[in-house]
Amino acid sequence: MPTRRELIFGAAGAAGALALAAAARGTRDAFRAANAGPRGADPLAHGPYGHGVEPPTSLGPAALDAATIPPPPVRGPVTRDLTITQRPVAVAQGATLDAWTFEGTIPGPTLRVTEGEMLTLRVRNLTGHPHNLHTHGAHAPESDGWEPIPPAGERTYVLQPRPAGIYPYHCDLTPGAQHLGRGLYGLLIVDPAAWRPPAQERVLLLGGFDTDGDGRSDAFGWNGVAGFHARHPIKLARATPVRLYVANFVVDEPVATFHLHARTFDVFRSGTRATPDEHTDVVPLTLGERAILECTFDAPGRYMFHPHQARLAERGAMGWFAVG
Ligand SMILES: [Cu+2]
Repeated sequence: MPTRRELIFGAAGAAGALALAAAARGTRDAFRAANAGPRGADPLAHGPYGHGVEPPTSLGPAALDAATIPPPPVRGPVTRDLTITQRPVAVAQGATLDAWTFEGTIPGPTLRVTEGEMLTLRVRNLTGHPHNLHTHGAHAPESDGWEPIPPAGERTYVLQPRPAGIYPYHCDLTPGAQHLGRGLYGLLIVDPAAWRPPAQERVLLLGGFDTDGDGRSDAFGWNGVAGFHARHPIKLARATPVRLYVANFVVDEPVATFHLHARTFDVFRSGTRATPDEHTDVVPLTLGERAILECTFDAPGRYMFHPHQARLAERGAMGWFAVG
């Protein structure tokens, strides 16, 4: 059975496919070597908080701040240039994805606009493969973004996104496991005209990474890197409201939950209503589903978060909030 990379690059010919398959084997072996210590071999071997995948050692504690901390709300129209490129992205220790990216990162930048304002997205495709940028939510159908943008092509989408809420944007071409799985996704925040109250805001987008080219995600992480927030907790201040924008972009798992330890939170499903839908400590999210979660940590300490699906948590998606 051909590997995913052989399928992707089939048009490049058998020699290219063989070379890429060899590269995939090299990545797989490096990933296994990097994560095959006592932790990788037995996630429980290093204590009760097993996480079997380590983040790249090259990434410091602030490496994901640009993805985790959203831009502030803004009045007026918003115009953004988004360039699609193909580049290697380190997603775990020993694992580099041959990624497709918006603006060079997985996930792409968090977009933000206030309800009623115009959002203009100028998208250039610098890869050798067709892509597009489809945005969830209500908007003019001609800017929905389902048409392919050919290699070297560009397209401008003009939207007035509504209603207020949080929405995935992503490449919508098939097979989705590749176009999403290789990194073409991000979050659009549409603030209500009367902005939500100030809070410590953080974005957590869950992704899956196929590190060995077998077509199935084997490492998982928030904001593009497996294991990152287990090593580098997200710092939060106590007694100050926290607002989490959480979404699930794992293409090959039926569901992923967000579970928080030692604290319950209000859930605003899709962020489209002003009143919470429930108050709980675990919220299920299917692919593309999202929620705004609000709580206040009144006591300092370390608060664990992870999907309640053990495979996801133990393979990179466990993390901490450090409340001080
Ligand atoms: Cu694509």
